[in-house]
Amino acid sequence: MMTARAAFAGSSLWFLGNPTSARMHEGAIAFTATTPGTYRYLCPVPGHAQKGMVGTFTVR
Ligand SMILES: [Cu+2]
Repeated sequence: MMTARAAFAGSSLWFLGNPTSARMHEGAIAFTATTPGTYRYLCPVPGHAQKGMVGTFTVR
């Protein structure tokens, strides 16, 4: 269970919607990153982040 607070308002997605024709879930978000830095993101599906569905992005 993820308990960390999102760094930017609107940057979290907790429901991935219904499966696509490829039987995968997807979701889209849009937010404004207002503070420079390097941030982490991860898949909210249980177990996925532990298997590597994570990444980073940098705001300059
Ligand atoms: Cu995932």
